Amino acid sequence: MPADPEVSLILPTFNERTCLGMLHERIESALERYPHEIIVVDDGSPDGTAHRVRELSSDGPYHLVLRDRRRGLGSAVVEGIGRSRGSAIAVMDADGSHPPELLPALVEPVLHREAEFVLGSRRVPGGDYEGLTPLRTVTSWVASRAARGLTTVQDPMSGFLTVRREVLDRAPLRATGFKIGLEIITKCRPAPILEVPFHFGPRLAGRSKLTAVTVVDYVRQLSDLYRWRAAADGRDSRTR
Ligand SMILES: Nc1nc2c(ncn2[C@@H]2O[C@H](COP(=O)(O)OP(=O)(O)OP(=O)(O)O)[C@@H](O)[C@H]2O)c(=O)[nH]1
Ligand SMILES: [Mg+2]
Repeated sequence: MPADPEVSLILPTFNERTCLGMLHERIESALERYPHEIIVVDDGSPDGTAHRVRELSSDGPYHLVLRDRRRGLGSAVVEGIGRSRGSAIAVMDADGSHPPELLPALVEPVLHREAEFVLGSRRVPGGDYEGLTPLRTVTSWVASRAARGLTTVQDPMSGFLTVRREVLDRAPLRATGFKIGLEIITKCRPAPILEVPFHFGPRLAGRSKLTAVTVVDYVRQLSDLYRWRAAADGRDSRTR
């Protein structure tokens, strides 16, 4: 049996056939120095994303997790984590907004145990969010402020991250909502957390999957996370 990879890259996809093809070589050259696996969790994309992944697997360590229907970004990431074997688990959007060239900077501190969680951040010096429309920029700012009671990271809305595998054993992830990074930070309390700046560009092709439902889901996810944190703080103070 092949040795476990050091790095598992999870790519959630819904209709990202074109983008995946464009990202393939960039991902491979970013990760070539680490034994790695690439887990694509596709929700039965009508555009043939799964077929593209099967083609790419002749040229890279791809694993396809194919689900029958659209079940949401958070749930896709949690499913990918469940299938992964690496000691560093990286999560990246498959639309090109997240530059694969940043992966070594996200992965190295986790592999060397300098951080338990590394976040690609648009809100620390050197980072930006050119890829967001003005309305999305405001929405993202409001959503980030709303998460202030849960974390001090500057960009809690970012989904570009790497986490050490054992951190995820500290709490079950619920897999609802879009913001898996915020859920991991709130429930599993990784420390230290590093934020690495990156340029958040526009998607390379295809259409955004963000809808009004995503915003409602975020509000629900946020209230669940505040409740979780209050209960955990209560438990901590009783055991002190
Ligand atoms: N498997 C799966 N992947 C999803 C789902 N929804 C979104 N994704 C993927 O999650 C990633 C982020 O989705 P995007 O549509 O880019 O959302 P976003 O980055 O918040 O929005 P934009 O900036 O407008 O692109 C992309 O790789 C999507 O294909 C889903 O329901 N299931
Ligand atoms: Mg995107």
